[in-house]
Amino acid sequence: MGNKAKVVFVRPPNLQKSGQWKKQGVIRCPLNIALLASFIRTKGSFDCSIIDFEVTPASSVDQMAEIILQSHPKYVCFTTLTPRFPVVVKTAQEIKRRQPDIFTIIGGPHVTGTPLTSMMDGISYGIVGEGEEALLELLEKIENKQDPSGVKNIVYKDGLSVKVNPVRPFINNLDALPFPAWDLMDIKEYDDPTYFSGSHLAIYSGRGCPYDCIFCASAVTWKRKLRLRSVENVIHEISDIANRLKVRNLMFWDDTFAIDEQRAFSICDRIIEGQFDISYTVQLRADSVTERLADILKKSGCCFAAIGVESGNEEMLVRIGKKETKEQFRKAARIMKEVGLPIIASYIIGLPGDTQETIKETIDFAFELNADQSKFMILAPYPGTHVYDLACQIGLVDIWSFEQMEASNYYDSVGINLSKVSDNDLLRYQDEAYERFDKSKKAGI
Ligand code: B12
Ligand code: SF4
Repeated sequence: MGNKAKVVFVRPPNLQKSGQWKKQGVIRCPLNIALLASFIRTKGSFDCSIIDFEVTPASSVDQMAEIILQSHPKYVCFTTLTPRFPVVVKTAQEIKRRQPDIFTIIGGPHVTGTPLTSMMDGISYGIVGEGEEALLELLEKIENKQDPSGVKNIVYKDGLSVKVNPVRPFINNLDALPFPAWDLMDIKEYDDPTYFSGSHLAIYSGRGCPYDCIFCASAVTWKRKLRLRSVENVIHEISDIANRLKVRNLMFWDDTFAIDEQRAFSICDRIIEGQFDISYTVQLRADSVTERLADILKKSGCCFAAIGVESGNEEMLVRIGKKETKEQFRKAARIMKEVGLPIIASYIIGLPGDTQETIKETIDFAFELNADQSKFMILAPYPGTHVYDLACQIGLVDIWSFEQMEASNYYDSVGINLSKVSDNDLLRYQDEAYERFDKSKKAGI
């Protein structure tokens, strides 16, 4: 690797102590840092590696810092989601304490949603929005000993203040990006026994979603602008994963896979023609589900399609900007069942203004739809979302503590509560919903 500067990409550990995932042993691959590492090493001259603390054991921040420092990095780049932000900051501080000359860089949805508050002690730079080009430019400026303060998308400290630079245009041609650097991690580790047998990888066929649901953080990064890769390029990547890497399980992490119906048909057709023998999952909007779509998804290997239903109360669906009705969810579920395409439906408990009644309606509706898997999340108002603005307006996030961030994991704790029921009741409803489902599945209903 000669004199190339060493860049280490880090995914923080999953600190969840209980809840669905821990119970089921689900570990999913860190697509974003695999993409970033690939871009940085291909387009620049850097020696990249990845440390994923979801699979690399470490029991403390000290130990994480120790492991990161063992690879002698000059740059340590963390991806940040809100519940993991505290552990990222503490690890960055420990790294800086031991080796102050290392550059610690943070990017991802948390920093993008709240750049000003993210530049804590121990953090050298933040990057908001799409990361590839901004990170490369920042690293190259530092390597060339130039002033990086003009680099678009960066967040940096200037004396006592924090500056957030304007963002650059999104990458126009996603086909031009290199495929993820899966060679930098042990892909055997990525297991999800709830969907697949054997390891899996992830892919995206496009970035962004044009909708504007009030709880969703997609628009924070992607600004409701939809960009799609060409079918050819997506199929090329699938072929690479199936034939070269010999991984047969794939998750499409597009926000809404069938947003362009014709293109979704083409991808499925080409998967069938290519005989890749893959099983894959997608995320769909219910209003995109037609007989033809469900049928071709199933025929091309789709083993689960996830649909965000969110609420069983019609007025709430309007209030959260879902732009779908209960009838559309019923119709989608009926079509998918007829075709035999398994459904994962997800619901949010604790939406703004949710009452005991509306939560019960949601759980009852989940029963009515009777998806193959139903997930009940507690609302977490992530930075930059409309529900976050609401939480700010009513004074709930003046200073968002590390404890609140960690609790905003939507599985087993309540961070900031915008509903009309208590934290304990939200958790109780969530438990009851899962118990009711477990019982009915056992009873074969
Ligand atoms: C797939 C997915 C997952 C996967 C994988 C997550 C992962 N990154 O490892 C799974 C199912 C495991 C998951 C889990 C969680 N997720 Co999730 N997930 C998604 C989803 C649907 C797509 C993410 C994705 O891969 N997109 C494609 C890549 C290319 O985009 P990206 O990740 O945003 O990365 C780009 C930029 O953000 C930036 N960037 C990202 N990291 C970095 C780092 C550096 C250094 C730089 C410079 C740039 C940079 O550059 C990247 C390329 O341009 C998004 C929804 C969405 N639309 O974003 C939610 C989303 C990211 N998830 C979210 C959350 C909260 C979680 C959980 C924290 C929930 C929990 N229970 O605790 C967990 C955390 C698990 C973990 N250890 O990371 C939130 C994040 C909001 C927030 N402020 O934190 C989102 C936005 C959904 C939402 N609620 O709106 N998630
Ligand atoms: S919840 Fe789904 S449809 Fe709504 S904005 Fe987010 S990604 Fe788009």
